[in-house]
Amino acid sequence: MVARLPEVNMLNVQWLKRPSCFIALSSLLLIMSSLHATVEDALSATILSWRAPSTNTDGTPLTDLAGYKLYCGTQRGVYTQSVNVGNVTKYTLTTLPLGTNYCVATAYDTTGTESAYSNEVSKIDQGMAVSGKQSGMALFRNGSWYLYNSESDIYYSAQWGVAGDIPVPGDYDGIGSKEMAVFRPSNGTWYIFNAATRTQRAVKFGANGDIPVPGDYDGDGKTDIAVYRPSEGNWYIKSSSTNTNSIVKWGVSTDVPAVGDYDGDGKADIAVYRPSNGTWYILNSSTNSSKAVVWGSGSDVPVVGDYDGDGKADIAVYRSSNGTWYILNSSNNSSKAVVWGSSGDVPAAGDYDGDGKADLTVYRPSNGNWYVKKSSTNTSKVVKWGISTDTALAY
Ligand SMILES: [Ca+2]
Ligand SMILES: [Ca+2]
Ligand SMILES: [Ca+2]
Ligand SMILES: [Ca+2]
Repeated sequence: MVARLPEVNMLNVQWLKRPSCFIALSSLLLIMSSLHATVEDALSATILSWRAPSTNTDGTPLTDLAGYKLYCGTQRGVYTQSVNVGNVTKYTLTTLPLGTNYCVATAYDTTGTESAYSNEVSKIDQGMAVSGKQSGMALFRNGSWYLYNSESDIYYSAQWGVAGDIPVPGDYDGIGSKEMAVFRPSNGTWYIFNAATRTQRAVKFGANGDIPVPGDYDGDGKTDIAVYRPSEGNWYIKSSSTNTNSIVKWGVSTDVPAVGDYDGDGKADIAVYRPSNGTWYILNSSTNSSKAVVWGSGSDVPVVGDYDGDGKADIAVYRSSNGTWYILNSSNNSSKAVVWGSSGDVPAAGDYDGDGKADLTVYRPSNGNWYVKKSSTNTSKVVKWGISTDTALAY
């Protein structure tokens, strides 16, 4: 005698794409307590769906289907949460913990007889961390974030900020992955979303006209809030380890800040690129010594990154007029010029293939394509992700 159990077919999991789901940041502080649930809902929701079974395990028609249960847990095959969802074929879970979650479904009939588990599905929820060691492709669009990891093919979207904000993702809380953050010029405030605890904070630091220059200046593993004030040539840095502020005069009004860890000591180094003479002025954190390097000309865009993978930032510029990257490798002081991009493209270097080396990458607003030159294989990858008005950046 074969047990007559209802069967459950494929269980599918999908990310909830919800581009705009909570109140604008300007009201955050007023309604902090009521906002929490909304934020959690917006950022952790997962939709599970499945097909209704039509037969029992013995092949007879299933005529008394009554509903489904979902079981989830953080280990494969070990389910610590369950919910009776009733007779629906789609359900939104909002209570899964961060990390990787595994879920299965069962069906039950009117007598309460429950099926065996369905296939297992998994979902990785690291808050907004679509990327591990790989960079994700981020778009900032009027306060909405759209994140995509092209290697693992997962995406995430959420609202964090408003139009006019400057996106400044970083690991401000030391959670091991980037967090959504914006700098709002109009009120000189940073709004940071902690993806691990799903809490937010607002820090007033800087003024309208300042250029945000976040980086880990004190080397504690947490991104420090910082701005460069062109009118003064001053850097204002809030140390995450001591919560104290410091001011360093480094640069003139026309300089372009170019933060990076050039000496590889784990601390971000204050640096500027000066268009007027094509010179980089770098203040090494390890020795507090400075150096000036002529590299680039005029309106070249600094594209600091570790292209040779030696743990030190490399001086590099992208020249829009000829779509060429000029890179000075820190490991052996050799240089290279690579054509990658064309006029109108926006450089967005990041380590998209996760090999520890920055990949030459441009975002083309006219067609919403990212063009990545993967350092691991020297092959190119084109990813359509964005629209013309988006601000594109590695995440
Ligand atoms: Ca820090
Ligand atoms: Ca350094
Ligand atoms: Ca390097
Ligand atoms: Ca790479």
